[in-house]
This record gives sequence, structure tokens and C-alpha cells, in this order.
Amino acid sequence: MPTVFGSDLILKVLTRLDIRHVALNPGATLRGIHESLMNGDYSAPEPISCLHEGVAVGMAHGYFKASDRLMGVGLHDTVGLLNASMAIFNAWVDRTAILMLTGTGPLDAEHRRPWIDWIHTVGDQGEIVRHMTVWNDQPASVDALLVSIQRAIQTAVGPPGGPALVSVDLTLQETRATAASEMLHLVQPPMRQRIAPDPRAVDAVAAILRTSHRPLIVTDRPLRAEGSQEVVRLAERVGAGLYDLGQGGNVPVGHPNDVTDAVGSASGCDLLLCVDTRDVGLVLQRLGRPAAGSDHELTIVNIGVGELGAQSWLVPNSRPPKCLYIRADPALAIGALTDASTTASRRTWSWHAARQAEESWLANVIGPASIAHAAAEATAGRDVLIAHGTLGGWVRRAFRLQRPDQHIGRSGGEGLGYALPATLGAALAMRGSDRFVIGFQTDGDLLYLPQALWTAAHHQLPVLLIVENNRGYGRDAVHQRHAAAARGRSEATAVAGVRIDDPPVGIAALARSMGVSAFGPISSASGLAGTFRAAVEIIDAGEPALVEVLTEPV
Ligand SMILES: Cc1ncc(C[n+]2csc(CCOP(=O)(O)OP(=O)(O)O)c2C)c(N)n1
Repeated sequence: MPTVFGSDLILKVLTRLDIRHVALNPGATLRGIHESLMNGDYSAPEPISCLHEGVAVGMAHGYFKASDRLMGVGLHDTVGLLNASMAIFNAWVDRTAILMLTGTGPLDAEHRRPWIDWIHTVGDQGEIVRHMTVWNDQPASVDALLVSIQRAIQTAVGPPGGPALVSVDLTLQETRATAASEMLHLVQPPMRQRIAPDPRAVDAVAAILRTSHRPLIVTDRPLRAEGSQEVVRLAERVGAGLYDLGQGGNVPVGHPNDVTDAVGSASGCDLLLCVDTRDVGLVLQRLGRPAAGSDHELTIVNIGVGELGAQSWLVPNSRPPKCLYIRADPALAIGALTDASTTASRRTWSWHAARQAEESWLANVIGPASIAHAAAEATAGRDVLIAHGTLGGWVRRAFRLQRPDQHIGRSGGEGLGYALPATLGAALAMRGSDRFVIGFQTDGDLLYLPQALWTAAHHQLPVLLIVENNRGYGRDAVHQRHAAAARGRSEATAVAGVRIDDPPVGIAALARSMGVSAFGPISSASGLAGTFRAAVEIIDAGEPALVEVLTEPV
């Protein structure tokens, strides 16, 4: 019988839990797990090499949202975990399940190397990210470790769900562990459970719905297929409008009740059903309704489990307006509301009539509209998965998104450095399937963790990366202009501080240097579709490809 070590058992547990990939950046405190990954048996998860811990966590973030499957992440202690912390924050706000194993120790001081093991051995490793993890444990034996991993995964999938961390003492990784194998039989994949709505809350909202003259259903974060179908069923039954704040695939583009692109879609609306929206205040702001509390004509219902995540040091929503809550799984809640509602005979008002002309995009101007349409044209007939980017709504319209699994949404925590790793995570999850993964990137965001491109090339991730390079931090240019104008000072000088143009960064050249086939920079709209088609050929051969597009400079 070959000798089994603690880290071998960890990987056996991961295999039983159907974890197929572990992304990691190496370190001494992770060496046992890393060695097991490299020398383990064929069924062990595939190691994914990352050049920064933020890439590893960001990939796991996109991977879960694309596939509903958990990915493992290995992190070196203290410094590795600190590097990963912003990506963990993003996943936590986004309620995304990730299993993170961070090395620590040796906790027994007798086994520590001088200095380096002392500065990196934190008594309570998980403290660094405790407020942004849903499970946080540092077990003291191999048996306890295996059980902790099982519990971590069960908690990670929620509800509400989020990243889970288990600190693994280096000594436990390297200990001979035959006796502990009995624990393996206890391990089983987690059962995803959902919270059903309280029938009284459903009845109360159904009663309001019956008297509403113009209800509007607002979606935002990507729903699962059932949630999207239930939302559409309710809209059809009661004659409600559908508005997708997240500009993803929650609401089928072209559905008669879809008012996402309508002018003044919220005008006259007397009931707002917010379905798993980030923040009701944000919904009101986008719809141009009066600030919270001052709109007496409007009843707001907040549906979802997002509120459950508020038990931390961060309050994710702005001050709530007067709101009714249904704290439940969106699909179950909306399904129950539909069942409690009768067909609306009074609401003959056509939502469709107000729709904006879709042909208003400017095909010849390089920018969001032409990029989105050229990308849609070059990938026509494929089952696309947009891993990042909305291009101000043009992606949704150009690709005519129909299902929520066609767009996996935003970063959650709005920490930059998410888009590229998350897109690669989605590509990894979809590798070998018939899904075609596209990530729309911006230069500023990409330059936080550009080394993720090496992982794309090294692991041959088939993905189309389209980079809008405006040579700067566009959103901050707005802030800088605002700040300077408010103080009566030079806007031009202020904006210079958020430009990335002296010297300019060649993103395509950067990608090539890391082994990714890259096109561009492209500066004319007419060249876009042909270039995207050439990139698609590379992706069809199983490789990543990047197209750099120069847009209006900030
Ligand atoms: C880690 C991190 N640092 C800083 C910010 C602040 N921030 C928000 S948007 C933005 C600019 C983004 O620029 P880019 O990705 O190029 O997109 P653009 O606005 O130009 O379209 C910055 C710096 C942030 N959100 N996250």
C-alpha cells in the first residue's frame, strides 16, 4: 500500500465532492497540497497555475457563476491570502461559492523554520477575511479537516452562499494519514437547498398585485433558468412590464413585456417587484423615480435572499425605502405569486409601444454599439456565454439574449481585476462544451491582473477576449471632471491623472508576450467583424484569442 498523506486525503475529498479544478499560486505552506495535485492519481482535480492569487479566486468566481460547480483555490498563507482578499470580497458580495484552502503554520512552533515560518504563521489565519467568508475554520486534525471541507462546501452553496475558507496546517498536509481515510465515506456532494416564501408574505403581495394598475418587475443579478421563466410567467399573467437592470439575459430580449429599452419604462408604475436586485435604491435611481421614502404612489417589494448576507461588517444596500420583503428563493417566490394571481383583464396598456428603435446604433463609429454588433455577427449561430461586460446594454440587444445563463453578470464587489480572471474561469468551466465564451474587457480593469493571460495560454482556454482600450480610467475621468468643475479648477489637468497614455499600453502586444494570439489595436469599426471572425477560428482550434479595440480616449 503506498503511503497516504494528509494532502492526498484532501484531494480525495475534493474528488468525491466533484471538484474538478484547483487554481493556485504556490508557496511553502501549500507545498503538500500542491505536490499531491501534481503527483496525485488521475481522478484528482486538475491544477490551474495562476500568477497571482487574485487570478485564482477570480477564476473560481467566474467558474461557479458559469457552471454552478464549485472550484477549489489553493492559497499560500498570509501574503497569498492578503493578495487574494479583494477577489474574495468580490465573491462575497456576489454570494458566489468558492472553496479556498489556505496553508498555514506549521502551527507547532517546534517545526517552524526560523523567521519565514514565524512571520507567516498567523495564529488565526482566517481572520484576514473572516468578514467576507461564509465558512472560516482552522481544523487541528486530518479528520477534522476533512469534515470541515465538507461543511465549507455545504455552506458555500448557500443560501445565501459565498466563499468558504479552510486553513490547513502544513503539518496536517504532510502527516501520514492512513487512519483518517474512514472519514472519506462520510463525505458527499452538497445538496443545494432553497428557502421557500412565507405564504403570508405571498398573500400580502398578491393582494397588492391584484389592485395594481401598472406593475413593473425588475431583475438584476443573473437568475437561474427557473427564476427567469417564473418572472416571465408572472409578467404574462398579470400584464406586468419586465426590466432587466443588470442588462443580462434574465428577460428575453424582444419579449412583448420587455421594457428594458423603453423610454420612461417606470412612468406610471405603481408597483415595483424587485427580484434579486443589488440595491432597491439603485433600482429607483436607474428608473428615475423619486428618492426612497418620498414616492407615495409606489409600492416596492424586495424579493430574494440578498438581505441574509447583510450580517457582516458591510451593509450592502443603501437605506431601504418603505419596502415589503419576501425573503425567499426568487423562483419559488415568483412562482407562488403567479399561482396566487389571476389573469389581468384591465391591463391592456401596451408596454411594447414605448420601445426605443433598436436600429439607432451607429455602425460606423467605433464604440460599444459597433463592437457589440460585430461580435454578435462574428459568433452568430453559437451558444454564447457572456462572461463579462454589457457595453451599456448593447451586448444584451446585439446578442438578443434569451436566457440567464447567457450572461453571468458583474463582479459583485466592484473591485477591479475581476473581468479577466472571471472570464477565464467561465472558459475553463465550459472547456470541451459547445458554449462559446466571450469576455468584454476594459483596459484599466485588465491591467490590474494582466498576468491572467498567461494562464489562458498555458491551460489553452478557448475564449474570446475583446478589450475596449480608451487609454485610461474612463469612469474616473467623470469623477475628476466633476471634482475640478466643482472647485473651479482645470478639468483638463485633473483628467490627466487618470489617463494611461504616456506611454500608451499595447494590450495586444502584452497578450502576445504571454502566448495569447492577439489582434489589433483596431481603430476602425469596419475592421471589427472580420477581425472577430479571425479570432473565432483560433478559439475553435481550442486556444484563447484577444482583440484590442481603440475607442474614444478618456
Ligand atoms: C481595485 C479597484 N481600484 C479602484 C477602483 C475605482 N475605479 C472604479 S471604475 C475605475 C476606472 C475603470 O477603468 P476601466 O476599467 O478602463 O473602464 P472605463 O471606465 O475606462 O470604461 C476605477 C479606477 C475599483 N473599483 N477597484
